Amino acid sequence: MSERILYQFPISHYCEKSRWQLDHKGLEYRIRNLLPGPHRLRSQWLARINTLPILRDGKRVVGDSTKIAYYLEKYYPERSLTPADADQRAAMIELEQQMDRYGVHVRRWLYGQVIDRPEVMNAMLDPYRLPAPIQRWLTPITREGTRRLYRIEPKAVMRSEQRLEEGLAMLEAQLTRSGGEYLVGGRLSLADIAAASLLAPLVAPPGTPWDMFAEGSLPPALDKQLADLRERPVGRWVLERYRTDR
Ligand SMILES: N[C@@H](CCC(=O)N[C@@H](CS)C(=O)NCC(=O)O)C(=O)O
Repeated sequence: MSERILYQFPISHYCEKSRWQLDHKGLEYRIRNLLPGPHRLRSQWLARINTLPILRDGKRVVGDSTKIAYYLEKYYPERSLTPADADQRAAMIELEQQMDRYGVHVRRWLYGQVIDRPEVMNAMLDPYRLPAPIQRWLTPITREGTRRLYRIEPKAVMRSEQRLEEGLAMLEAQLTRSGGEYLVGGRLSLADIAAASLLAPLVAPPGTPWDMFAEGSLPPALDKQLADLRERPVGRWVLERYRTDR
């Protein structure tokens, strides 16, 4: 078998989307964690983009989780995540794209609440097993880089909260229309994987990288906001998709 490698950040919800799809299809792959910041040297060299995930599949290289998704559907159609029906397929493509955009707001809103907490940079950097003094040195650099890159500033965070609410309401309406289990076509599709993985940081399914805060350690107002998210239909749906399909 030619080598398959997913270049990723462990904490990235876009990378989770690709991992989930690869796992669902039962495809073997190796993970290569790139360090945030210097990753751009490799990502530019591999795929001429700044972001991860990037998949190397033998000689082929595909960057961007959506392009990876359709690449995998095309070359590895077994355990398909694409509805056969044309209308359902169109609905799935539309939802997948929408979720891709909402993923940005999930990230900005959540970082806006927790970026200064030590658990966050630990979750980001611990997987690299760097010597402790190097990790201590990198922590504030990575935090400030993340803040700048994703525009974690009060006004933008507030706007992202509004966009996020729109996205959650849109998904809840779609789930009501579809019967509540899967978003389109009555079975797991790329739309479900995109929605569940890109929203996962909000509800922190057990065992995922976002399950990082000890119970009762967050400020009560934020704790309640996150508990409310987990309790609302779309929050329960994400947790259920993780329990059943991940
Ligand atoms: N639309 C892209 C978004 C990927 C993305 O935003 N990745 C982030 C991590 S969550 C990233 O690589 N950021 C680093 C950078 O922009 O330098 C995809 O679906 O792959």
